[in-house]
Amino acid sequence: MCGIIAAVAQRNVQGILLEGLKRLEYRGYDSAGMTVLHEGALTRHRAVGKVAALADCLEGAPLPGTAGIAHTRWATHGKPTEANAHPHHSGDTVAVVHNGIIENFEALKRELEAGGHTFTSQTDTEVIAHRLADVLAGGVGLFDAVKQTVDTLGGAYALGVMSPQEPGIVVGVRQGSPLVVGVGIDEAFLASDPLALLQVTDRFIYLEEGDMVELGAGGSVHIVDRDGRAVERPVRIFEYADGVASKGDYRHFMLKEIFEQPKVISAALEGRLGEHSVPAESFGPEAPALFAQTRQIQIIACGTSYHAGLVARYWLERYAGVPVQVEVASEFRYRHPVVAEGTLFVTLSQSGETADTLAALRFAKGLGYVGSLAICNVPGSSLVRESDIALMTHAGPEIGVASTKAFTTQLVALMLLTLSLGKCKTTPNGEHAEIVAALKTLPAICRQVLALDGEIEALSQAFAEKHHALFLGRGAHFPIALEGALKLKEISYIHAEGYPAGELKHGPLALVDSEMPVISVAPNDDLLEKLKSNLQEVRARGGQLFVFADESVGIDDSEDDVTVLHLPRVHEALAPLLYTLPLQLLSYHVAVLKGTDVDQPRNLAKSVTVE
Ligand code: HGA
Repeated sequence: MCGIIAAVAQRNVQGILLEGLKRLEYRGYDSAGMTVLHEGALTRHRAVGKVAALADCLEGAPLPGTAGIAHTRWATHGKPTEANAHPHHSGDTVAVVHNGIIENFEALKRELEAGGHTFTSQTDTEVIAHRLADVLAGGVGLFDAVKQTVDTLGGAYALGVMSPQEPGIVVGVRQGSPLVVGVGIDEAFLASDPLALLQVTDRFIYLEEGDMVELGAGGSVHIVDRDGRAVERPVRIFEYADGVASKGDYRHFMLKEIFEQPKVISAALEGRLGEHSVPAESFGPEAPALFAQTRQIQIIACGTSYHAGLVARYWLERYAGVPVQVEVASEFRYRHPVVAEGTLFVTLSQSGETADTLAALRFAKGLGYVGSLAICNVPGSSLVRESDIALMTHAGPEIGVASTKAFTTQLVALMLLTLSLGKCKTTPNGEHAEIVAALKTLPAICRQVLALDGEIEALSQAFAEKHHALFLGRGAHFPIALEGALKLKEISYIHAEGYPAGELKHGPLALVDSEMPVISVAPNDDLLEKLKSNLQEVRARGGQLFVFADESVGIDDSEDDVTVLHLPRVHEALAPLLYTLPLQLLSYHVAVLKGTDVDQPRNLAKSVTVE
């Protein structure tokens, strides 16, 4: 959600800022802009649409300079127009880029208008620029002016600020939205995500909530905490090599990320499996004590991560005997939850910056949970830093907005949690050992499923003209049906619903006719016979069935109304992981056929850092 980048260097920063915006584009892509200080004045370009539109402007009229700020937007306040694009200026005095929402902007705007300011945008952000200009006019330095200004702001923000009154410095502040400092040689940077800066550095400082930073001449970095005390924050080396943000030979990031799954599932398992069990220490040295106290689990997540949490409920209850509740973060954080003794609070987030999930974690503190575990893909993210323990999913950067490998590696992490907790609760039984053995073979089986890509692509033809689709599953595959439906809507804009197959006759069956494709996953589990009856109900109403089924499942596909694609055998416990893959590929190919923007679907953005 909105990407910020800023640079102070001894070389021209336009190219660095532009490349950074391209790498941040997954966060927002309705407009982009850049301000550079050139010969003592703020010079700016803004363009509606993708970063490429801004690049075209810059080609015609470059913005040379050694200090600058830039932004790619995902609008929350005001349409995606050039006037609403960031950076926002107040006259010639100050320029601001912002990720977040200023909740009290209406009151501030009235005050500023009464004081003589004219607003040129509908954004909440513009109040920050004018407020800063007023403080600067009183003779206050830029750093202190930012401090005084943010003290009046309510809501969430990460900001990058510059002013010709103090050329050569950029001030950043973080409150509720992510911001990292990139440490270079004689140069320094700010960005919403380290990925944007891997082109220039692999050394990062992850700012804490309330931190303010000044980047200055010669790469100086000065940080103060929310109480105004100067602080040293550790410099961390980013663990991924550059090049991760490229599509390679793939047409889209999403396809690349789908095909990376065998590799990243191996990475998520690496060093965490014992011979027949999963040691609690895989979750860190504090985990054994925490797990020993855990009697139940509350899982909190949003979107695709929420679906991973729903799968985990089936696993944790069946294989670890632990009661589980799963809830979306945006609901949980405004409830008045009653916390049962010994409840572990588990959050799931790809980025670790998902605003609602992070707020839910903060809200949960003090409610009596026994501890918190974050399952996350980004080391050093807010969620990881603020949780008692964390397990990294090791999926590597995920650029496609529709989550794929982040989901399956979350599932791996949740299965590790299941087996680890199950070990603490019961004597490890034969079933646990079987699942551990099956996990070791999972990457190879995933490769076999991905080899079905051509067949799935052929299948996708049947969906290109459709307006609706139903996804069905039972048990732990009901959340997989939900995830399949979400993927299809996200990237192909086909309206899709996921249902537990047993619910069909309680309503959705009314929608089934020859125009309604019904997609089902049918692994060979104890609910198979029940699922088969549900599928007969669809056929009896003239529905078109597409079934991803275990090779041993006898579903009659001799008639035209049923297409069955067989998947290799996998341990029943791991089937939800495996059956996710064909649904990802199906959505991908349908979207390609429909000609949608697969990696950056309309209205969406990755890393949802606003509420
Ligand atoms: N509220 C600002 C910034 C939006 C944002 O951070 N989105 O993730 C705007 O609408 O421009």
